[in-house]
Amino acid sequence: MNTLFSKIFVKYLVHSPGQGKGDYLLLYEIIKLIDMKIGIVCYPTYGGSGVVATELGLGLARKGHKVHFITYKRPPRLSVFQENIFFHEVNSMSYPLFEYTPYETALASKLVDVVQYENLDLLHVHYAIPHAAVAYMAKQILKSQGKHIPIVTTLHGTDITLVGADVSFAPVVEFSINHSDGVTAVSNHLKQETLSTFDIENDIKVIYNFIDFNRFKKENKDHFKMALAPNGEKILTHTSNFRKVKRVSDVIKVFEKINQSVPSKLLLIGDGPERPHLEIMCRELGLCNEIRFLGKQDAVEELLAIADLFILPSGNESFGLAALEAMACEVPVISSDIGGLKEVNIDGVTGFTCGVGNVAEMARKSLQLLQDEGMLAQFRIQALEQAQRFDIENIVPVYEEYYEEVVAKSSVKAH
Ligand code: GMT
Repeated sequence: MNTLFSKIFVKYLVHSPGQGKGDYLLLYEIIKLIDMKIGIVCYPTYGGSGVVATELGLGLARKGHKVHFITYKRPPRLSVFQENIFFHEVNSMSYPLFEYTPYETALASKLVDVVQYENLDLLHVHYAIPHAAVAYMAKQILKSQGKHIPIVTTLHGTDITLVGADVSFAPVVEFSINHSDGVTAVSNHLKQETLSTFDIENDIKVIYNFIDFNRFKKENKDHFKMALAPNGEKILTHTSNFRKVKRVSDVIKVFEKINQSVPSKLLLIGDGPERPHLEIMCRELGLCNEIRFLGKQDAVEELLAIADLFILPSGNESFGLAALEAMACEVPVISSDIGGLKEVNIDGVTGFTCGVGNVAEMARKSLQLLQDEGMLAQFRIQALEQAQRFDIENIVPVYEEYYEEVVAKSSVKAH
């Protein structure tokens, strides 16, 4: 929105007779959005929801908004000082009585403090559990102090599917989705899954995850290629948090089959609970020289730059940000056909999608690509073209517009 124009417009409306209170408030709130103060709550981990929240905050800050991250640790992608970015660490006090430190209470208290002191316009919480419920509690406390704070909740996946649907969380998840001022989901599939799992009265807006092409682009990293595949072997990659849902053992099974026909190396990026079993599996298969466990990596794009294929055989995936990152680096994807993956990885265009657990099919499709240079080159171009649809430059404005709408609507309602 043009700042000067909007200011003049609002001034005109304030003095113009016959304007309803609601209209005035609505526009008044819109004008405030010109330089919004946004609180972002997320998990500060390498997981997809934390990455999306951090990149969104950075994108908003570049556009002039003041962004306050509120969580228990500085997110990895916020390691250096950046203008318009603030970080508030949540410290939950421990006490011998507590078997579990009450993080939710500490987070709610911190939210109240930051919203009041920094005069935030909006709280955007990523991953429903426990963030949406905690934000609701903070909102009620702030209301009792005379401050209205709208809440946007973004659903990321397992907060609805694997974890959220569990009886131990479901009523709280459902309540907090219904009591958020705005709700977004990262894919159409996740929206439908949410509607079929819970009794939802709120609208859910789909805003896809996104990619920053300033960072994720194919660059010449031949020296890495020389080090990791000195004889010109094809390079396959997989990135995840090595949880069961990622089915990393399927990646190894697929690789084993590929490796029988095509000289190749597999780079496993990330870490998590399944890693010890996977290492044993590699040893038993005699593939330790072909498979490299690289652990958590900050510069994933440098490894994707030398990859020929990315494998993501997940048992559940609401979007598959890791696949998008690969595609942005011109790497075709072999994935399962589950959840939102089909909205990202287009079968027969940007890679192939196969049934969960169908390692034979995944290996067959991989070989089809790896053994046909022309086809591989074409798929690389198509993967990049598809990734461009999710350019951060297009998606951040969608969030901004959504914030404006939510703040305006909820403020009119609250007054
Ligand atoms: O993949 C994970 O287990 C991490 C999880 C998270 O919240 O950190 O990822 C979910 O959110 C990502 C960002 O929106 C999505 O790209 C992932 O597909 C989604 N994971 C699952 O649905 C399993």
